[in-house]
Amino acid sequence: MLAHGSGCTICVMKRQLLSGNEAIARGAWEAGVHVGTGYPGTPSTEILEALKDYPEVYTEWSVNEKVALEVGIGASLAGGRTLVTMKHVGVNVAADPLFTISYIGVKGGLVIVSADDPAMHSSQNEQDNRNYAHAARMPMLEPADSQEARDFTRIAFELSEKYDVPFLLRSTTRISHARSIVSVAERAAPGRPAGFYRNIRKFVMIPAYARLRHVAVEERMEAIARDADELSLNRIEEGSGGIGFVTSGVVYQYVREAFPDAPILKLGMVYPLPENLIRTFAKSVETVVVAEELDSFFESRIRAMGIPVRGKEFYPRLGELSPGRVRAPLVRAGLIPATDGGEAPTAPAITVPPRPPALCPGCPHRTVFGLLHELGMKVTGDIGCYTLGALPPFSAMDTCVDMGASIGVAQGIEVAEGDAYKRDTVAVIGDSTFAHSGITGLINAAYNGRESFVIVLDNGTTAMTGMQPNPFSGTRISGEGAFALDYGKLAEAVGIDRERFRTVDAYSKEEVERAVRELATLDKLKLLVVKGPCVILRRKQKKEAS
Ligand SMILES: Cc1ncc(C[n+]2csc(CCOP(=O)(O)OP(=O)(O)O)c2C)c(N)n1
Repeated sequence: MLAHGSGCTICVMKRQLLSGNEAIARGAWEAGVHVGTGYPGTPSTEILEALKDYPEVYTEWSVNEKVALEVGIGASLAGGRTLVTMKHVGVNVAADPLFTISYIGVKGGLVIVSADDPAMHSSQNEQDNRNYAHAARMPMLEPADSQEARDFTRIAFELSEKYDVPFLLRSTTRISHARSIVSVAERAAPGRPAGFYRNIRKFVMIPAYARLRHVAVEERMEAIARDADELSLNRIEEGSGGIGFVTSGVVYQYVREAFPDAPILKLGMVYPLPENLIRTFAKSVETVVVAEELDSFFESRIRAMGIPVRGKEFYPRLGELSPGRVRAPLVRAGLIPATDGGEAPTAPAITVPPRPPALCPGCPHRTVFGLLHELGMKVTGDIGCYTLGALPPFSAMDTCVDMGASIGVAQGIEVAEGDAYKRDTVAVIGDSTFAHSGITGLINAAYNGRESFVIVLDNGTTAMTGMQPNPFSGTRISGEGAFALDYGKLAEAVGIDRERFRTVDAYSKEEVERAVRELATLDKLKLLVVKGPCVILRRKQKKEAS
């Protein structure tokens, strides 16, 4: 583990090669961040993993994104500068506190990172979280490389305190994971957080006070929108040619590469938009083209300002853009001569044989899925490495919706099938996912008298996102030992009797088979924990020990 700080050889270097995620951590540390919380999820995970190695910062993997934000809110209200990190779907989980902290505001700067995943490299959907900025009335910054990731994070803390509002920082997979050179600085002397002081009318959102705060929220957003025209994060890059591009984030890099001489309005603050700056830019070019991935976020808003603009007629709402994908549609539409600016950059002509993902050889999840395949059970699944149980050769998962959904979906099947229900449905969920949002589903099953059969696949880690510890692992992000949640006591607490709660060894096919066959025939709620360490984790631990 790196021990950053004074004396650290990396920290004294003024220029470092950093991924976007590492640069966000660096920017937060330089800004004097006191607290960093989050829940792992690609492409956001490495932010907190990098931040934990800096001194003078408390970091934690929280049990889920909602709790991560709530811990962050408490830290901010006690005066601490706070960073909260999650992937785009994590913001859905955290949406409840997100919308109300917008009303409450901050004490210490609060920056919430939403790492979006256009093209779904590692996600179950491809939602565009710029929409959250509008919906929650929260400003959002979007960096276009690692330097900006560091700079914007620092600025976001300052602006958060200036405007009394949490700032959203959006990255996408290419920004989070690409590395580039970053000029860095020392940590600001943040001092100790001032501590929590009562302010009931501002912090307690009962309707009477929330109505007042909503007025303040709208006034604040108007003020930020006015100031956005002057904000250096939004800039016009002058150029030649009739087409001017409005863009942000990684797409800015694509546009710049495809059209080296074009005028560009590069938006660093993607919400609220700088209306006067956009008008000035639109007047300076013949045609405004918005280049943005996923939703028509800028385009719709700019059109609503009464400014003629083009964009989605050329660019898809799905997946990622690239320099070639930014340029080719404009050539096809005749807006750009094919010869202008040279050939469009194309992807290298390499054909890679398709390699469908599969559970690792020796993975402890294999036994259960082999068995469920044999038994032909209906399997409501969840999200983790084990989702690969849906693919051949197992083909043993029938639903996968969101983290924690397996247990609720199984209950829905049971109630809809009614008298015809044959106890042939099983909910399969990993340990981290069970702690994240499966336990509430289990309580629901107990409370509503369901016969659900729940299998927890406990491989001792959060494998899918790179081996982060979780509340069942017995360690924390720092590596120190921690309280480990006890399945047996949990089962007892929700009224599952001894016959209906079992723990078996994932690597013993006989044990697993006996338990699954026996439990599947029983009435009432059943919980089976299949325990076996992740093979990759075991290998890693062996390596570290030798
Ligand atoms: C709301 C949300 N947060 C985070 C993620 C990223 N993610 C996918 S699966 C997973 C947890 C996997 O751990 P576990 O359930 O223990 O299964 P394993 O991969 O170890 O088999 C995470 C954090 C997500 N998909 N959705």
